[in-house]
Amino acid sequence: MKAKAAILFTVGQKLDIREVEVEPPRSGEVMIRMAAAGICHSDLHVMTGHLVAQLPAILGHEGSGIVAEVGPGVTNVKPGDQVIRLWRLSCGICEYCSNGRPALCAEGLQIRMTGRLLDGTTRFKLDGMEIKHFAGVSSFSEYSVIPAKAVVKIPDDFPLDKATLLGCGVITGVGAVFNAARVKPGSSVAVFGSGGVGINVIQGAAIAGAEKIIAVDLLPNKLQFAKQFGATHTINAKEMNPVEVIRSLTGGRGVDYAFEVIGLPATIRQAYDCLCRRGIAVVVGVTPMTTEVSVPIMTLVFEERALTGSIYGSSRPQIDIPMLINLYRAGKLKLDELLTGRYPLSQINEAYEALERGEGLRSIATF
Ligand code: CND
Ligand code: ZN
Repeated sequence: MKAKAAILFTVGQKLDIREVEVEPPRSGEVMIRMAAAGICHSDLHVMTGHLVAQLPAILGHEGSGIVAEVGPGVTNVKPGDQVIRLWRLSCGICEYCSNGRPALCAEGLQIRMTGRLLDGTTRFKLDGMEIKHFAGVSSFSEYSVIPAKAVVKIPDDFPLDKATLLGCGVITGVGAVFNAARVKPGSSVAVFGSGGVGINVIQGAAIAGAEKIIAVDLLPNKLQFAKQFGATHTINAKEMNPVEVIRSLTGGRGVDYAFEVIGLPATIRQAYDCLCRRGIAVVVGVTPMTTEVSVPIMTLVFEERALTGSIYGSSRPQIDIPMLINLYRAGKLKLDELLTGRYPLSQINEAYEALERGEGLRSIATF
């Protein structure tokens, strides 16, 4: 099967739209005809070399589509089913899967680090050359093959363009609030970075019943969006010191929860510095893998502050995605307002240029 796909050949280059050969799914795999793929900053991190991936690869890790074909032994989905693709495969039986932390499963890490599916091969070829699967998803392809365990079936009548956003931005942001921090009603929250993922931390905190939600960004348009998604206060970090303003907004106390959704050591430290005693800072943003951050022991020990991370919303996607769909249908989770741009696959580089300029909230590539 031939498919148009966006390939990253070398760090620092643009994505190249090429026609690749997609092999049929093998045992335990499914082939998806993609409907839409999300434009997330993590793919941009790969293009700039900030995040390491095996290349050449078809990028994209947020996506939805329709099952086109299933390989031997697949029972959880059938051709014609609408699905969301997960960028962290999980085995379902290891210690971490059993503990409700499937994103920490070693199987997913194996696919992420090798760019190959579980049998050690890829399903994409370009003129005989092996093309890697980014995050096991490679959603920037008209067709792609993925382990059947890494899809979640969604209702037949759910719009696929909006469903796409659930696959990374929404589950990562809302999940960090619900699962990693477990934000309590009436609490105070600061969110550093109000982009596609951060805005979902903000709406997650609003759904969780936080009393104060303080959004920090450098761009006025993002702070405007933050208010629309439930922020009670906004801070432009270009104009003022966010830590000082957050302290004064909380009567000197600091916030119960702070989320870093940018990926910079300086803002991770700011998130930690604006906590109250026993406060929790959750890092969602991705920095280069060798980055280190330091915090004072004085507050870590004597104030019992915590600094932790959250990958993939610390979620259990087979439970959390249906829950997010229900929240959307109940009018509590904003997806229509989140989807601010659509680009055909041929204009995917323009979509990333718009992300770099800070336009809109979340865009999708359409097929
Ligand atoms: P996006 O570019 O949409 O948002 C980043 C936001 O941060 C923008 O609004 C910027 O204006 C803002 N910003 C940049 N610098 C500063 C600063 N110094 N102070 C305040 N605000 C600033 O990116 P995104 O929302 O798609 O992704 C955000 C991060 O989350 C990024 O690092 C991405 O790789 C990461 C991520 C993590 C996970 C996970 O599982 N942990 C999953 N997906 C994405
Ligand atoms: Zn992402």
